[in-house]
Amino acid sequence: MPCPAGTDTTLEIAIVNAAGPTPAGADATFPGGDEPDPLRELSPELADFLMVYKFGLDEISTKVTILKEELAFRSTSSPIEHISPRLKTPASIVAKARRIDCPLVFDELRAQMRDIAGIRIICGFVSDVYTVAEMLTRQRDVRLLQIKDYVAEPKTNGYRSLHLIVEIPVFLSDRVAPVPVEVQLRTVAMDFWASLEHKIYYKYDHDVPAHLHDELAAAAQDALRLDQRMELLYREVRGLGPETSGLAAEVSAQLRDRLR
Ligand code: 0O2
Repeated sequence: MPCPAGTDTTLEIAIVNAAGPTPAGADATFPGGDEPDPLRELSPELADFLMVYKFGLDEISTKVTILKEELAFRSTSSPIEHISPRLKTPASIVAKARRIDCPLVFDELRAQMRDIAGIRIICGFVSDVYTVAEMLTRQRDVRLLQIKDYVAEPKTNGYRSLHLIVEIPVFLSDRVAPVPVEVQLRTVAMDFWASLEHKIYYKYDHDVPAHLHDELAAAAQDALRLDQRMELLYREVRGLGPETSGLAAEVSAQLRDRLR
C-alpha cells in the first residue's frame, strides 16, 4: 500500500501518539471473543497499516491451529503444545524503529520491520520444532524469507529458538497484500527460559547484574540438557533409537533450500 505523498509527518505523529505510555517490551496479544478491538482505538492511518498485519497473523494462526488439531487427531498427542500470536504495539514499533534507525514512515516500516506480526509456537521436543517448521513452510502459499536457527547456534546469553520470517498473501477487497510474519518455534524448556530472561531484562532495563547474567547462562544450559534428556526418553518410548541431531540438520538443510 503506497504511502500518499506529503503525509509522512501526519503518519509519524499518528504512530508516536498511538505509542502512548505502553511499555515498549509489551506487545499486544490479539483479542478474540468479546474483547474490544484495539485497532478501533487508533487513528485511521495507523489502523489501516496494522490491519493487514493482523490479517496475516490470522492466516498463519489458522494454519498452525489446523496443524495442531490435525496432528492431535491422528496421534495420541500433538507436537504443538500451544501457540501465541501477537501484534507489535505502536510503542514497540516506535522503539524498534528508533533502535534500527528506521524513519517513522509507513513505507519504511513495511520494508524494514518484518516482525510486526509474530507468532510463537511452543512444542514438546526439539525434533517437533523442526517438524512443525517443515510442515508450515512446505505449504504452497507460505513463502520462507529468512531463517535464524538459534537452536543450532544459541545466542551468547543462551537464548534458543528457531526463528523464521514467512510471507503469506492476504486477500483484501481490492488487492492481495503479501504480509511478513515472524514465526518463533521453541520447546517448553526454551520458552520457560526465554520468558524469565525477558522479564529480568526489562526489570533491570537491559542492564542485568553480572551474577544474574551468569545464573541465566547456567539455567540456559540446564534447559538445553533437559531438552536433550526428554528427547532421548521420547525416542526410546517411541522405539526410535538415540540419534537426534540428524533430523534437525536434515530439516534445517531443507528449510535453507526453500530460501533459494
Ligand atoms: P518481542 O516483543 O518479543 O517481539 P530485533 O528484532 O531487532 O531485536 P532481530 O535480529 O530482528 O532483532 O530478530 P531476532 O534476533 O530474530 O529476535 C527478535 C525476537 O526474538 C525478540 O523480539 C524476542 O522475542 C526474541 N529474542 C531474541 N533474542 C532474545 C533473547 O536473548 N532473549 C529473549 N528472551 N528473547 C529473545 P523483540 O523485538 O525483543 O520483542
